[in-house]
Amino acid sequence: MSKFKFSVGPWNVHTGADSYGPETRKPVDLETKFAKFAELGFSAVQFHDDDAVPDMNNMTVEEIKEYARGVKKLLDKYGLAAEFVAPRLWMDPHTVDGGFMSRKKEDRDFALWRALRSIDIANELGAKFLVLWLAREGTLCAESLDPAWATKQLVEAINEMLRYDSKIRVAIEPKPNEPVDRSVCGTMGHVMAVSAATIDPSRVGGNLESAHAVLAGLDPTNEIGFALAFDKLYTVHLNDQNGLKFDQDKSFGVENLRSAFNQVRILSKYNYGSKGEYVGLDVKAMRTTSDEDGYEHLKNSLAIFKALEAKVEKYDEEYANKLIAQRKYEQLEMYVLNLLMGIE
Ligand code: 3MF
Ligand code: MG
Repeated sequence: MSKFKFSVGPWNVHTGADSYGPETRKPVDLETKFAKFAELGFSAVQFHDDDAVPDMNNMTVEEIKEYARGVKKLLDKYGLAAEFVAPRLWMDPHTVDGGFMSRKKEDRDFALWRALRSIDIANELGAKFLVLWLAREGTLCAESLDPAWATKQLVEAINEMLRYDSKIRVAIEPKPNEPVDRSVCGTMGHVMAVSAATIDPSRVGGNLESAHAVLAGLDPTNEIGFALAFDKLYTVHLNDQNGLKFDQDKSFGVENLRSAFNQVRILSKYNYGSKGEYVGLDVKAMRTTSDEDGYEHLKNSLAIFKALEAKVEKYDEEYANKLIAQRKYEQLEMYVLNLLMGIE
């Protein structure tokens, strides 16, 4: 039995289409995904605003809320909670060159409208916070955006969200690149600084994705620890990534088991989850995966996380601390590797 509760997004079951080729699996409807998530042992679903309300751009605020109430009923049917809502600000003609940081006021207004509607949807679904993955908030051409101005735009947009709803919290999901070349808010350090600059830092935190940290050349566990130190780790997107290339969203632990172990260990050590936080998975099936195996990556990620939880339980802190006191790091490293290899 895991001491954690797990969450997942509908986008984590997808058709396998990528930039170079079409779909390899059939689309799956939302209710089928919910049923399967519940069956696999997930407790909550993460949403993009338009995962919940697909045609929201053409709907009134009341229509959006009404539609979201229907989705809430569907969640209830499967005993699932809603964890967060994330405005999808990278698909629309208005956000071709960014949303909150677009040079056009009209586009910035659109981005804010989607963020405020995301708050409305979150309230209907019972989700407590928004996630901002700042997909196109950066540059393809280095000289095209002033990073100081852009950062201030982000702070001001978040302030508007905080003003709109006195309870809502905002978690920025930092990523250093892709689809942009250089992003404006690329690491957990950036997120903490942006949080501190808002009108209510106590309601602005982060969502650390393992793969995004690796893409920034950073260690996911240290990024998690950094946010935990400020009590600002609102959620995590656990997955894996083989070095510096396109964002792979591989199953948790399949590339770097030791790093995965350390991520589970720090979450466990600091009682992550005790304030209702979920362990979110942001994993993608390989393009080669068949329809019938379309949930294997989720099953595997859960199984690996839970197996590592058992390893964390076994980890002898006292022995490790003794080795640390003597600076016997060669021995400590071998102790960890033996634990992971099952060598007693
Ligand atoms: C991109 C991501 C995104 C976000 C999601 C929620 C599609 O690298 O990780 O997944 O997590 O949009 O904000
Ligand atoms: Mg993510």
